[in-house]
Amino acid sequence: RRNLHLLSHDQVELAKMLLNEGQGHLFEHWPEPGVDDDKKRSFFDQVGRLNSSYPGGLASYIQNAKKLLADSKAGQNPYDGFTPSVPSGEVLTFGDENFLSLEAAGVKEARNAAFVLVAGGLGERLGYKGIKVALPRETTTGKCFLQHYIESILALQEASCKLEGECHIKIPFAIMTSDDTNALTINLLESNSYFGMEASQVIILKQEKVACLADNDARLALDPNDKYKIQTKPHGHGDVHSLLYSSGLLEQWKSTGRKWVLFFQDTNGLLFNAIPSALGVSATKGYNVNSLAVPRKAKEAIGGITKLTHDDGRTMVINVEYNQLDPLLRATGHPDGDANCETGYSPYPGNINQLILELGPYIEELKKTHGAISEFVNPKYTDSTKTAFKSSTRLECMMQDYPKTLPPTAKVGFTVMDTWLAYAPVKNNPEDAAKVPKGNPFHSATSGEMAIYRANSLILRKAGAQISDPAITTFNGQEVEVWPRITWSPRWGLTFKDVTQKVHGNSSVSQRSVLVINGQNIVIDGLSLDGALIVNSVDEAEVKVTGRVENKGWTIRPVDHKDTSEKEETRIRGFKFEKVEQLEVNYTEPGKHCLSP
Ligand code: GDU
Repeated sequence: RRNLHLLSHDQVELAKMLLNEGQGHLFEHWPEPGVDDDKKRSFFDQVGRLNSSYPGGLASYIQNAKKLLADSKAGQNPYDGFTPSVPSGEVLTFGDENFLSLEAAGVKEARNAAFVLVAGGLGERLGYKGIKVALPRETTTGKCFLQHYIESILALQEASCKLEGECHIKIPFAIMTSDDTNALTINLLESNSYFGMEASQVIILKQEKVACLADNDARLALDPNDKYKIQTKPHGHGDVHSLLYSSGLLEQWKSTGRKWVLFFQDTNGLLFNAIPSALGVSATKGYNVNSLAVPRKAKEAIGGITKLTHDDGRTMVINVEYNQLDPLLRATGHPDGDANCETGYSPYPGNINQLILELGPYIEELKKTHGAISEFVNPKYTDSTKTAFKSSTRLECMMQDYPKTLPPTAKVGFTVMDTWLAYAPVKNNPEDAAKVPKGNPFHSATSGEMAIYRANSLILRKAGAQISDPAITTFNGQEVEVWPRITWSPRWGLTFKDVTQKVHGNSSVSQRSVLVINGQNIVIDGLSLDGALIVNSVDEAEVKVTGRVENKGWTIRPVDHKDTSEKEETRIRGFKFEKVEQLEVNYTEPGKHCLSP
């Protein structure tokens, strides 16, 4: 009270609010005016930020926390009253006629899309020091995830615009960062000229952390190192909805004719294989919400898409997070819990957190909720009395919980694709990956890279090329399939149809080969490759690659993840390439060319 005169009018209101909410401990230790006055003001600057970045303000945050903490203490199950069942959705088969026509519909719609990448997480499980989007998607070309995402969006933009004849639409790309990732993300973009995207197309939205909670009364925790600061932690990827809403971006997108918002995560190098067809599903089915899913192995660390029917008749199709699916099933008459069925997979499709929302209904919903997403709390109690926490906790939220507030009339669907085609995240460090139960995916840097080569090899096989079977090798304690290291730029093979139009004749690639296709108009026609071949070309060049290419190629050398003489990016994948011999050709002149060694 003696310090009140130091504060602005708004700050005095915040102080009153805190006292009303039982937060007097935050300043009861404050000394007389004249001591630490600047720190006291900066304390309230932080309170102001925490207040304005949370829908409904800090008072709502504290009230929500009190309720959720009481529920958690009482052992209340958030799914009480709900019975789970297996939902039905679109199941796509790569390369069939339906898939091709959905891809075509998706490319057409892409000009009405906006993309949102949630990249505020540090990736603690991976244990990598930098930001995850800067990691190489694969080390044959070394292109990082962010570059691949941007090139894929630009390829979609170009292909979609071409269908219109002349069109100058720029697909917006928003990236949600946090204090942990913001500066590094901006630096990565700026130092690479936005990987070819116009700087104005990229929008950075930084999420704020939320206040930590010290006890069951939701008393906010002070930073252990600074008594004039509230301790904060990340609130989760669900923040993306309130940020998109409060920034005004959604209204801006609507006014420029956007129709779809596509959300995705930081490290899925296969994702854009699935985007055109999934967007095609949204457009043809008229889905307000479309979640991308893959077959899920029981206990795999991805949520299960589940139909929930309440005792009162309400139903919803929603992600049940991986740590909650097992208890929910056990509590509702499934004694085996989260188990595989006769197919060898969980009957609940795995949510890969790629969401496609129809913008119009999305904005209408956010006008009501302001982007607030159903939250949860996960305190680690000191003992079974649940009276104290081991360390402070906070409320969290997930972007895939958006449909929870939707009315039953909303069209909520999902699209299941093959894992090999659509999902290969990089989340686990080598030690944890090596401990994954046999048959479950590693989700490591090793498996993430190998999955790219596998997918590209299978796509080329489906397009008629002969691609040798993989070798089985162990890196960082993980047994993986090593397919030929085939990669291409997104503009070369955006859709399966594009690939089929560019692969002809009786082409073949041996297991030990490396093939990099970097250019739009490169046709593989009767190539027989046993070694390493890199083809670069400018757009104006039309290149036919044919004949036998044979050289010593690149060898793969295992790297121990504990070998600190190697770069961290290399150590986490457990191998590196030695470029012994290769054929690299660069077509820089317009016109027809033929590579026929
Ligand atoms: N993220 C943020 N802010 C945060 C926390 C995370 O932007 O505060 C971002 C991450 O950078 C990442 C994405 O959110 O891009 C997802 O984070 P994680 O990879 O840590 O997510 P989880 O593995 O915990 O799980 C999520 C979903 C699961 C499943 C899985 C699939 O919650 O249901 O879909 O991704 O990869």
